[in-house]
Amino acid sequence: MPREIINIQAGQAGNQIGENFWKMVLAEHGLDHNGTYHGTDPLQLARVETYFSEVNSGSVSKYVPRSVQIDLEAGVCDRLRSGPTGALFKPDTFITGEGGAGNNWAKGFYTDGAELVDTIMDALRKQSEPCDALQGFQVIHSLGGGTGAGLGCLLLSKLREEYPDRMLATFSILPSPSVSETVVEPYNALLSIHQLVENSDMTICIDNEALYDITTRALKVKGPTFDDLNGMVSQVMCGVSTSLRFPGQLNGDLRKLCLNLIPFPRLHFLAPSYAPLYDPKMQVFQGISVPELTGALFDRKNFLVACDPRFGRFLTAATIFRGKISSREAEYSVLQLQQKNSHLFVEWIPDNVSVTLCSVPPVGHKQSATCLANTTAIQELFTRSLNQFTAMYKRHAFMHWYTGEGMDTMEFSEAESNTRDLVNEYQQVGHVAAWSLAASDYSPTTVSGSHC
Ligand SMILES: Nc1nc2c(ncn2[C@@H]2O[C@H](COP(=O)(O)OP(=O)(O)OP(=O)(O)O)[C@@H](O)[C@H]2O)c(=O)[nH]1
Ligand SMILES: [Mg+2]
Repeated sequence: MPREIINIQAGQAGNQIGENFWKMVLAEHGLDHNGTYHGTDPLQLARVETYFSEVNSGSVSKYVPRSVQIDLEAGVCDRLRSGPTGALFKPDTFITGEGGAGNNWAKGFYTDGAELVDTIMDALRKQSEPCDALQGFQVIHSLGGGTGAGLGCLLLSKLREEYPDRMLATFSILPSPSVSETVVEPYNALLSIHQLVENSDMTICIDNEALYDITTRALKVKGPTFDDLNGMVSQVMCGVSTSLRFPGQLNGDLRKLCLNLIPFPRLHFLAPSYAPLYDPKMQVFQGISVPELTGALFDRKNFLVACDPRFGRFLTAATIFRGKISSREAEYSVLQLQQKNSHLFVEWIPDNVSVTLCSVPPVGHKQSATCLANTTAIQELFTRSLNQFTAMYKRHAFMHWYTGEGMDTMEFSEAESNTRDLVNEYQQVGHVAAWSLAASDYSPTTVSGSHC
C-alpha cells in the first residue's frame, strides 16, 4: 500500500528548488518530463507512489507529482509552467496571488497570504483525499522572504490543525548575506524559526551561506547562480528521501525517520551533509572508498549548514549510502568513525547513527552518501540569525513595515526569546562547551581527493 507524501513549494526559492528536485526525482524513477515511464529497473516503480499519483489515460500511465505550487506573485510559477516540466503538474495545483509579499513576512502570514490560505487548503484536501495512507507533508521554502517564510509558516499552522496526526517536514533555506542583500531577512528568518519550533516535526536546514561556499570551493563554480545552489539542494533532497522512494530493509517512512532522529520535540532542526563533492570536470578521476565517503559525511566542509560539528555533539544521525556498497562495510566504517571521535557523539544514546543502503545510485554517479545530523553545533546558525536580528530590533529598524500589516511588536520579542531558548537547550543537551574541544581533537577518517 503506498504511503504518500504531499509536496508544497512556496515562494521563489521553494518553486525554483522544487523544479530542480522534481527533475532529479523524475530521472531517478525513469520518468520523462511528462511523467511517462521509460525505465528498465522495477525498483524505480516499486515505491514511486510516495511522491506521484498514477493516472491512466487510455493505454498509457502518467505519473503526476503530488504537489502544490504556491506564490503570492505569478512570475515564478508562470516560468515553471512554461518550463520543461510545465506539463507535469496538474494545472489546478498552481495557486498564485498578484503583488508578491515584497520580502515582508507579515504580508505572507497575516494579510495577503491569509487571503489565499483557504484556497490552498482546498487544493491540499483534493490531493490528500485519494491517498491510501498519507504520511504527511513536506514544505520547500526559504525563510528570508515574505511568501515562502510567512505564508509557508501560516500553512504549517493550518496543516497542524487539520492533520494533527500527519508528519510535517520542511526543507528550509536560511538566508546569507553572501547570496542576498535584503536587509530584513534576519527578521523573516527568526519569525519563521519561532513558528517552525512549534509547527514542524522535522526541519532540514539548508543554509545559503554553506551552499555558496560548497559551490565556489568544492564544485569550483565562479559566481554561482541560484540554479547552481539548487542543484546541490536537490541532490541532498533526493538523498534524504531515498529510503522513502525505494524499497529497502528499513522500508523507511517520515515518522520512522523522525522517531530515530529527534530525541526532544523542539530540537528537530537537522543539518544535512552530502558526499562526494567535487568539481564535475574531475569526476572521472575520482575513486572513493566507503570509509572516505563516511569521513566526508561528518566533515564540516560537506555540511549544508555553516556550522562546525567539532564545536558541538551529535545527538543522532542518519546516514544513507547509495550504489553498490556492502552493508557490512558501511556499518563498519560508520562505527569506526564514531569510535575514533566518541567525544563528539552523546554517550547517552547508544547506536545513535543509523545506516541505510539503497542499491540505486543517483543518475550519473556510481555512489553517494547523505547524512542528516541532529547536532548541537546547529546552534551556531541560530546564534548568527539571532545576532543579526537583535542588532536591528533593538533600534526597532524597519518595524513599521510589519506593524503596518497589523503585526504586534510582541511577536518579535517572543521570536527572539524563543530562539535564545532554543540555543540554550542545544547547549544544555550538548554538555560539552565549545571552548573545551580543541580542533585537533577531531580526527575524521582521512579523506583524500574526494572533496576540497
Ligand atoms: N537556495 C536558493 N535560495 C533562494 C532562491 N531564491 C531566493 N532565495 C533566497 O531566499 C530568500 C528570499 O526569499 P524568496 O524565496 O525569494 O522570497 P519569497 O518566498 O518568494 O517571498 P516574497 O518574494 O517576499 O513574496 C533570500 O535569502 C534569497 O537568497 C533559490 O532559488 N535558491
Ligand atoms: Mg517572491
